[in-house]
Amino acid sequence: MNADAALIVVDVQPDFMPGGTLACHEGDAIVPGIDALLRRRLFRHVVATQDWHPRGHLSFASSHPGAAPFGQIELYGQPQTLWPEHCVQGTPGAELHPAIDWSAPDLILRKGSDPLVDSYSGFRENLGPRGIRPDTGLAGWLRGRGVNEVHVCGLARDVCVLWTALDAAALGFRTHLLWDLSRPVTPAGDEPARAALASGGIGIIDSASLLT
Ligand code: VGL
Ligand code: ZN
Repeated sequence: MNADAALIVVDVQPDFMPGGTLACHEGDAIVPGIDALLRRRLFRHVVATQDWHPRGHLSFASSHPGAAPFGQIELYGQPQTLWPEHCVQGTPGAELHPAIDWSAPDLILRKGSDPLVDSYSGFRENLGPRGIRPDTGLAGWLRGRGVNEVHVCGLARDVCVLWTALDAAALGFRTHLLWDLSRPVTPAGDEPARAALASGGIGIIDSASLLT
């Protein structure tokens, strides 16, 4: 068991699966591997994030009359993609994926519940109306437990996984992305994601390397 490293499982929820409202490409392919990894109990600390939006969230295209899903607007001076309605609090699509045994995570962190602010990273919300990215407390939670290294997996590789990994590295955690246990919303987003990860000093690895 690696006490200095934590596993962060990002947004593995039915709405991000094929057939869900904001499907990731092959999102369901990672479910058995994440379940198997969690059952191995390789990490003392496991964090699961859960996208958790109120109805009418400002990131939903439906909250902007005339706007289409996957369109872009400017919000608080930053580009904001408008998403299909997804992960609405209390709906089946927002649950942690039912085919995974979630008994290992010692922290389940819900994000995106401010109706006016989107939240991709597990560490900090997106820029909001007060001109700051509010802290979720995750970095302090990890540091307080002696964690200095994180492995990030889940969905979506080009959105919440990417932002979580970039923030982790920027906050000083040795950071790895488990490529085989993540999938993108947009496959074309993989190349820019790789480049951003490389410039953030984040290692791209396969989960098999954790098992040796
Ligand atoms: C996500 C878009 C909107 C994600 C969440 O989990 O990657 N993407 N909300
Ligand atoms: Zn969301």
